[in-house]
Formats: sequence, structure tokens, C-alpha cells
Amino acid sequence: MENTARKKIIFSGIQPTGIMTLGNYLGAIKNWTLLQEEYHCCYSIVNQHAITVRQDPKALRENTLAAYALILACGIDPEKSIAFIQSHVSAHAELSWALSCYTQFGELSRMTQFKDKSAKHPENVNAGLFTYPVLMAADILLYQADLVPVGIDQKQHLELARNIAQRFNGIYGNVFTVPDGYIPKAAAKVMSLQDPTKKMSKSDDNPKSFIGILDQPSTIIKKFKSAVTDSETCVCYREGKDGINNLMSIYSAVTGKDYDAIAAEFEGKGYGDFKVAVGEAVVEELRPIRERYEQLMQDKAYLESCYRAGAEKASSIAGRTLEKVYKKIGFLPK
Ligand code: ATP
Ligand code: LTN
Repeated sequence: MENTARKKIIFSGIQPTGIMTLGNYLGAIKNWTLLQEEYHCCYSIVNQHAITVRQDPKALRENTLAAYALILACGIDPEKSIAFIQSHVSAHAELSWALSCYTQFGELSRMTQFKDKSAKHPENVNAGLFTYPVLMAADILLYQADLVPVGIDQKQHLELARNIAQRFNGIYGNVFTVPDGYIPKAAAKVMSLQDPTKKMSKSDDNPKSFIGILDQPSTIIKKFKSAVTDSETCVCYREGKDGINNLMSIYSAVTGKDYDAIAAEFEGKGYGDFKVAVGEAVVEELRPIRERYEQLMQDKAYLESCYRAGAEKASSIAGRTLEKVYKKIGFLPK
């Protein structure tokens, strides 16, 4: 009989490539915190993914600690969830190598993130950028994750992870759980405030295009006031109104109001009022996170004890899966 009592397992990761944005928060991390009440959750700062783009070593070290502190500040409780740094658990790189031998060149060539990032960094189209989704599959499959909370931009990578798992299981029997995505209804893809046809991204060169989770309230309001919209006046969700649609989805994700309620609230009012309301709602959502982050960064010893304990717990789970995989493949035991 199937064991229906097993608590589901969640895995997700975020790269320490700069200050996290409102997109990262609404698209992913907010769900991370909600899920930890009901599930076994593993969350990782994926610094090995980050080096697919050239990083300054000192900045990478600092950003890794900052990202770790930030996920705790957002509400990840290191007692409830396993929160760790990817490079501290060697099984990720090891499984990634094995899985790369079960992934086709053609599959990786179709990944849109690879195409985008290689166009953005033509001077450094390295093999890691190409095999990035295999490492991501290893991250997820090591923990036998059932659900992976991510923004919609990661859907294609997730589909590949499912394909790799199914292929491996097809050859060797039931080794991996086949994961499903967990994508939020509102704000699955927060768009740039300056070009609402583009994803809000923390590596965007124009800081006005994104809201950093740690931005000061006055900066947040200023950025929303200068958000690009359209030449109409109606606050309503409609095709072609990319800027307003984006602001509505942010407002909806933060306040829980649906689009009809938002349209009614701003009927007869201009975009100016709406932009300020969105800004203020976001300021209030982010204020406690910024305050908690500042406290946590004062206590490096605490952060260190958390990520060490996290790595230990993660290693023990990941090690078990890796051992099973090695055995199935036919690697002679040590
Ligand atoms: P970069 O912009 O530097 O490529 P990124 O922010 O897209 O990085 P990650 O830091 O790895 O990439 O993203 C972590 C999580 O945040 C992922 O689940 C991703 O789907 C989500 N995410 C990123 N940007 C957005 C966005 N604009 N809207 C919604 N979710 C997002
Ligand atoms: N590729 C993801 C980050 C990431 C991830 C993961 C997300 C790496 N490994 C495992 C979920 C599960 C991105 O957001 N760019």
C-alpha cells in the first residue's frame, strides 16, 4: 500500500548574485516561508550556479552570506527548514556529473536561459552555463523533492529535471522522486519597472528597473513613481497594459486583493495615486525584512552556526541519494 502519511519534501535555491529583488521575494521566497509550516523544506544559496557568470571572489563571499541572512530575514526558520550553502554539500557537484551523462546536448541547447545569458555574456559562454540545468536537477533530485517553489522563468529547467529523473528511473528503477513546480498565482513573473516586457532582474544594469528587498522606503516610492505605464488612465488588467498589469500583480501579491477589487479601489483615480499605493504596500511588506536582516548581519557567529548545521543535515540526506545512484550506475563501493 502506498504510504500516504509521508510529509512532502520541498527544495528550492537562489543565487547569491546581488541583492535580491521584489521579484525573487514574491516569485519564490515568500512561498518558501509559507511552505515550511506544512512540509519538510530544504533551501539553498546556490553559489555554484552563480559562477557560471564571472564573479569577484570577495563580492561572492559577501553576497553568499548576505543572501543567507536575507532568506532567514524573510522568515526561513533554520530550526524548521534546512537552510544551507550549496558548495558546502559536495554531493551536488557529484550528482551533477553523473546526471550530465544522462542529459542530451540537444535538450540543453533548447534552454532559453542559456540562450539569453550567452547572448548577454558573449565573452564567457562557458560549459557551466550550458550544463547549469543539470546542476539544478541534481539539487532537486538529491533531496527527493516533491515540490519546487520557483518563479515561472524556471519552468523549463524544472521540466528538464523531471525528464532526467524519469529517464534515470526508466533505466534503473525508482531512484528519484519526480518533482512538480510550485508557481505562485500572482507575481509568478514580476516585470522590470522600466521595461515591463522584461523580467525584473537583480543583475539589471539600471537600478530603477528593480526594487531591492533592502531598498529604503523613500527609494521604493521613488522607483514606483517612475515606473513605466501607458497613456491611458484606467487601472485595469488588460492585454497590452504591461506596466499597469505588473503593478496590479505586485499589489495583488502583497495585499491579497484580486484584480477586480483593485480596479474598483482605484476607479476614477489616476495612475499617480495607484503607484503611490503600490509603493506604500511594498514598503510595509519589506520593512520588517530589512530590520531583521540588519540585526542578523550583526551576528555573524549565529549565521555561521546556522549554515554549518544546515550543511550537515543536507549532507546526510544528499549522501544517501548519491550512494544509491552510484550503486545503481555500477560504481565500485569505496
Ligand atoms: P538573475 O536576474 O541574476 O539572472 P534571478 O534573480 O533570475 O537572477 P535567482 O536568484 O536564481 O535568479 O532566482 C531565484 C528565484 O527567484 C527563482 O525561483 C526565480 O524563478 C525567482 N525569480 C527571479 N526573478 C523573478 C521575477 N522577476 N519574478 C518572479 N520570480 C522571479
Ligand atoms: N536556477 C534557479 C536557481 C536554482 C534553483 C535550484 C531553483 C538553482 N538550483 C533548484 C529551484 C531548485 C534560478 O532561479 N535561476
